Amino acid sequence: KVDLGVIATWVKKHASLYEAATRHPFIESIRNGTVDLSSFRRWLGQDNIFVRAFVPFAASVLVKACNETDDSSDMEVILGGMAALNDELAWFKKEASKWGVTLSAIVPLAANVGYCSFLKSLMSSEVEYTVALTAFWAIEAVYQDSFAYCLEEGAETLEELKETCYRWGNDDFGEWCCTLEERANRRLQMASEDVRKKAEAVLLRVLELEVEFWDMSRVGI
Ligand code: HMH
Repeated sequence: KVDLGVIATWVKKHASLYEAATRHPFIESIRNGTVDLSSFRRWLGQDNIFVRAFVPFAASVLVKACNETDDSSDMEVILGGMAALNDELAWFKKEASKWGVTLSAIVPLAANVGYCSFLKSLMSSEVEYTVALTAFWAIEAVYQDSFAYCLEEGAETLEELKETCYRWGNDDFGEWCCTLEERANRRLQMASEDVRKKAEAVLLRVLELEVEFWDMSRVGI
């Protein structure tokens, strides 16, 4: 029997929630080519706001890594993720103009506000590094898994949506997520039972918030 890491064990244990987050009807509609483009525009505008809140969260994980771990590999992986976020912010501007979305005019919807305030709570110094690192993995992995699914063989994703799918669904990002998972597993393995419990609860909360975030795309249709 193969020895699963802590995270893979949790994903298996909570498979139905993980599936709800990564095979949401919005993602299925992108994959089968039936996506409602006004839903896509809504998601794009809301996600730009989310990513702007995600950058300081990522920075807080980086600070914790520098303070709490002996091993500089964690810092390098997190910094790599932050470099990708820098490109992502520029990409949102370009993509928004392609779709006629005025980013400055967008007001965050309730699910987005809720998710951003959850990120803020995770930035507290009271939240252990291992817990924050697990959240970081979960947030990135949901997008990687969801959008890679839209690029699989047999997917009928519209040509004009492929660039979006590729942003998170590409293999390099997939490998980066695996590396992040390994770093998180290493910390989880040496963590106390209490910290492990907190990390599992945070993982579940992220998955729920991701489902609610995808649900937002359907407002009004
Ligand atoms: C809501 N979750 C959400 N937006 C994102 N851009 C990511 C995860 C991944 O960066």
